[in-house]
Amino acid sequence: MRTSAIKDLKQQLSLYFVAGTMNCDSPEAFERILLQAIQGGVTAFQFREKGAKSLRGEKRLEIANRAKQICREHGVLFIVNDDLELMKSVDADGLHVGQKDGDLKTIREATKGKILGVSAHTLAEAEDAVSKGADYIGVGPIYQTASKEDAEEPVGVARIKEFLMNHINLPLVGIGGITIKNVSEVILAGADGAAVISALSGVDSPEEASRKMSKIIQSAKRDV
Ligand code: 3NM
Repeated sequence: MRTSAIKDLKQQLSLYFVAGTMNCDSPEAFERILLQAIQGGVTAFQFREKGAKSLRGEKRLEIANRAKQICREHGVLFIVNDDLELMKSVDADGLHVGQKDGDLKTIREATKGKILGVSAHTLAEAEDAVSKGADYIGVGPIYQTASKEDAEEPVGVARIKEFLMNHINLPLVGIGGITIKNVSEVILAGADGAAVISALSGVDSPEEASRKMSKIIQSAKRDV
């Protein structure tokens, strides 16, 4: 990626909402929450329809298309989690994969021209993602999270600093247990953005939460 594209992506990943219908009471609630979160200031969205209660088949495709539509209408990046076929079917902006989601080289080839995000918990994983052509890295879990069953042990913001000290120059997004209370710490440690599930999907007003979080992120970015 060109330097200017990396800079743009760093800004576009500032407040990265991650969710699927399982994180909401219903598919209708999912759409409402996504729209409200976007109105509050979300800059990127990851469709993560995963786990026992996730939608499959036609319904999955339908809701992914609607989510993409909402994102497109508001200029929000639309990324699909770990489902290459779905990413292609809805013509998403990119794909996000974890360490167990397949061979990164093959995935990179299959996502040419799209944004590829990779979750990394250790420096070795981050270096591997860089060498295989990832466009951004998700670092986590920063704090304890209840939203991912197989989450690793929290790595803290020290992991973000470690990546930066070791010249990982790709956009870095912290994930895992990030809330309005601790998000500034994540940005001040050097992350370009914060990715959240429950901080926006599990609150009374996703719009208000998103507005507050977005303000904190932008202000912390000015202080880095
Ligand atoms: N990935 P919440 S932690 C989807 O460490 C996900 O890679 C993680 O949810 C990782 O904001 C996580 O509710 C869950 O803690 C994030």
